[in-house]
Amino acid sequence: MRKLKIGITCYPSVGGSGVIATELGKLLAERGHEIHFISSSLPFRLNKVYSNIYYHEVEVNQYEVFKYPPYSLTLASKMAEVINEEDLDILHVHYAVPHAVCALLAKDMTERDVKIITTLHGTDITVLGYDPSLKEIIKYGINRSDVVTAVSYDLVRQTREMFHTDRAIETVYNFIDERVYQEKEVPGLREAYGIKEGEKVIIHVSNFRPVKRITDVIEAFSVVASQMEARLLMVGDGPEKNKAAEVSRKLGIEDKVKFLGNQKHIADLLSISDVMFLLSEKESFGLAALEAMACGVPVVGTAVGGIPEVVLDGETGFITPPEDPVTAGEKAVELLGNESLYKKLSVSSKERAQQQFSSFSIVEQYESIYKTALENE
Ligand code: GMT
Repeated sequence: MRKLKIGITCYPSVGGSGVIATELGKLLAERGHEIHFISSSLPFRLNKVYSNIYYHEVEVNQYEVFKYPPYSLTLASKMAEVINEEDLDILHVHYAVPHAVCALLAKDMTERDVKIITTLHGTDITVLGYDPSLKEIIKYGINRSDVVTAVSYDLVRQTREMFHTDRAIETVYNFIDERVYQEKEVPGLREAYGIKEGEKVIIHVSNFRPVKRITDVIEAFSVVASQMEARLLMVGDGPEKNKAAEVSRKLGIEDKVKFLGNQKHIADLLSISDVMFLLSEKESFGLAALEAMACGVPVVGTAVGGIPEVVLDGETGFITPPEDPVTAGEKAVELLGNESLYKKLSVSSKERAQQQFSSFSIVEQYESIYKTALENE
């Protein structure tokens, strides 16, 4: 395949969509393509120098006459500038709003035939899609993109249903960097957290938004802690943190629950963990679950969105009804109390992560999408 010039726009802060966009850019660069990140700050996973990755900062200024900073307009202008100056073949944006809409505006400004690829990650569909003031513009972003992809079959289904559209939407699953997400020896880490010999470790990783239902995570953990020596590592930060801490105090398990804040070395923390809880009420994919599986950590997750496409019930973890922390806790107890079952699920988790969500095959899928889009000129 000829080497392409690819622009990528994402929310660069901590979050699954930013992680996927950045990791994809890095892998495409390793395959010889020229990558141009266009975003408001340097994507946080861009942690080493690549001679063929460029960064174009979107500087949003505040003006007294405007009540709100004009992020979308500034982004569209920057995209147009990069399309023209770098002669982009592809502009791959993550999120329909505002990114796809900005890309369409930029394409119109340049009058060039750059192909707009939009990847839906969930929040713009499952949360913003219910907002009548945004519904039509999200639909516009989806319908006018050259190619639309979504990170799970369930997200494709929800998008079609919500926007009454039958336009083609391809499912391209998320992936992890296998070089980073693998089980490893981390000498002294369990001890550093005061985890005793034989104590089981449950982990939860998220942005602690209400959709993650982290108070359910605390309640599910209390079921585990009532039956065995166990610790809960709460990794991340966000609006529900204080409520969750309060619930752990009320349940009298605050000494067993550790809030670690945002962390960079998630694979190290997963390597000292036995089970992950992902008990969200909405989750288009659940990248955190895939990261856990890649490190051999089975997941107890809810039957929502794309989680059951990632975690296979009874094979790589358990799927439980949403808003039912007791069942989730009981499933974790069943798993942790049965050594052979645990071993089987842990091995299958690793295998599934490597086989179904390999970065190599996912990046190839995106490359083939780009190729087809360019051929349809
Ligand atoms: O989960 C979040 O709140 C963050 C959000 C994002 O935009 O990063 O995550 C969404 O995209 C991830 C990457 O595709 C998915 O793994 C998450 O499931 C999805 N979150 C939701 O659907 C709530």
